[in-house]
Amino acid sequence: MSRLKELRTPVFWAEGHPGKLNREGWVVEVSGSCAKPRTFTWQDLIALPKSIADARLTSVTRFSVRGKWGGIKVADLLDVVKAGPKTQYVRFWSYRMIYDTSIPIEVALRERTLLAYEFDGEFLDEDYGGPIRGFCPYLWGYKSAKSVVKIELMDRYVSGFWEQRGYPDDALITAGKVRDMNQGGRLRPIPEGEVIRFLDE
Ligand SMILES: Nc1nc2c(c(=O)[nH]1)N[C@H]1C(S)=C(S)[C@@H](COP(=O)(O)O)O[C@H]1N2
Ligand SMILES: [Mo]
Repeated sequence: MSRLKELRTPVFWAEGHPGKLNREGWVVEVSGSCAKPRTFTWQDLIALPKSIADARLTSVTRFSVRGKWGGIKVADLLDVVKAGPKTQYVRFWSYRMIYDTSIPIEVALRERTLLAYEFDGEFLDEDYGGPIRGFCPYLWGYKSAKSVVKIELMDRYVSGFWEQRGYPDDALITAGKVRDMNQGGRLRPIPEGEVIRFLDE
């Protein structure tokens, strides 16, 4: 059983669970406003420098899970494709191209924003957005698109799947209580912004 499942992390697939996905055959297209648009194979992706973010995925539905997310910094990926000065937003598309979400370039370039393929040293499975997903601990979880097939560098903002259904476009984490999955779902108060510490610590 995966660590995320052991922690009973909720599995969200608003567009329907994708079923079994082929990790070795996975490709991610990176296109839009960049000098070197390109399609990365799974082998290309895991050959890029690996970064680990010890960080939390925190959902507006009020759960938060911490672990060592491993993958490629979005900043590193944007270097490879030579993202242009016109890039204002980074748009992530999930498998089947029904779910998408966009984050501002400043957030995309921060050090813990990843294209993640691992959690606590294990490859992500389909439930949790494997083979590879967006991971952005700075914003609500709906900005962390699962099973990413395409990344588009945008010169303007386009509202995504949940944003069009009423979730805020900026997805700033607000103070309140969340269920800490690392502590059996215990309700704990969080300050606003990235969940680094709990107020009761
Ligand atoms: N493709 C896709 N990505 C998605 C979602 C989804 O429904 N479909 N849900 C989002 C939301 S609201 C959250 S909180 C996280 C949840 O990640 P998890 O299902 O791995 O716990 O994924 C985000 N990415
Ligand atoms: Mo969420």
